[in-house]
Amino acid sequence: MNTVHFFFFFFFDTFFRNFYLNKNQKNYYNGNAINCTLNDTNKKYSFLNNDHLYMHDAEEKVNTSIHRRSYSASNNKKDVIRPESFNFIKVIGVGSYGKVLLVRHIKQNKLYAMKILRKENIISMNQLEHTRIERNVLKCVSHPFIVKMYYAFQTSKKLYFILEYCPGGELFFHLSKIRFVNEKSAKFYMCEIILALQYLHELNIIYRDLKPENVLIDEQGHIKLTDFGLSKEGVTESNSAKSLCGTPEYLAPEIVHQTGHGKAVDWWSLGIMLYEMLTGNLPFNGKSRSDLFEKIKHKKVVYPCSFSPVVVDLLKKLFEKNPKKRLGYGIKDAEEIKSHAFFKNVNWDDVLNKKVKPPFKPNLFNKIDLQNFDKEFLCLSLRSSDRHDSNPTGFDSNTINTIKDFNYNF
Ligand code: ISQ
Repeated sequence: MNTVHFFFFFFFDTFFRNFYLNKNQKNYYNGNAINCTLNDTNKKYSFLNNDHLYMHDAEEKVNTSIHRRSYSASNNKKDVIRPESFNFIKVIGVGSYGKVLLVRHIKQNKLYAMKILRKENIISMNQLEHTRIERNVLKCVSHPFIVKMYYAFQTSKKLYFILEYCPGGELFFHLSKIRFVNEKSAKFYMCEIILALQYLHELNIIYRDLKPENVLIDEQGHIKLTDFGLSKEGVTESNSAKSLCGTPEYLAPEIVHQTGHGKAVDWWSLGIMLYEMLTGNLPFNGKSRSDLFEKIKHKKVVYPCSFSPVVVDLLKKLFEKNPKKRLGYGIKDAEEIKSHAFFKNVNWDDVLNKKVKPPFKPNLFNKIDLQNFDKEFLCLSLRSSDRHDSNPTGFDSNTINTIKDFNYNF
């Protein structure tokens, strides 16, 4: 890279960067400080650049951002990640947005989850902003209980996220088989989820879509949150988000009221997840959407007598209809929940460092054992169009179909 390129790069890199580092907000896991919010007081920039390739796994952290810059700046075709860089193994997930495939990077011989979104669907379903948010959030987070994004790229028809592969599949898949878990197992998942949410909240991100389908299980049985399409960035006011989004059964009353909501909505959904893990049922159900919403706003939850008093106390405090009275609403956010008697014996450092043994470890015969994924997905055939597109790179921002700022056109 010559001097002219360097200054050109530096100009773009600093000018178009969305996220600033706030030195007061630590990323506990790797010691870097990352903040995803626009923060005028601490204008220190994130090391993760706005590149079309994002790599942030453990080995990669050894290399500096300079390495990452030269990686893309070289514009060397052999470095460019494209669908053809992968062997497609199986469909492991499907949603309204698109699908998730298990893929193997040919050169690295490494497995990844490839999330493919059709641009046509994203635009017709008004999901472009959500997709941008997902990409932005995934780009700047780094936490043991949040799925990592390694690359993001696009072709003329599709957007691709290359994510960490979690061979244990969705927590939902396991719950649907065993129906419910005991309080000890539920506590394990709660602890890891709380730390992930605490990390996001400290970055001023509300997750807004906590449910067992979005909690993945890694090889060891630890959790990873995925799907950030509904998350909300830059929420500093306690109730500055207004949109009605999320899975209806998990929505907090203030979202249903559409009067503005804040981080406390994630603590409400945490309560729903805890109740569901312990019973196999949802606390609020309705014959219709409006019936469900009425119940969320007004119904008092009934607790099975099998619940311990301490779990009932925690759930009552999480199911507080008034967000301002809900456990976790205060300035201490997650710390309020972590201090509840239900978590009395928890060593939170051990949780963070994955020293607490998971209730179950996925049974895997080999690296591509897919028994933890729904057969409904696995039987779907792979389309050759997922690998081959009319424009394999789409890196040219002047191309009509190119989604700006999804990948970086250096
Ligand atoms: C990673 N591993 C397994 C399944 C997944 C689904 C969605 C996103 C990432 C994933």
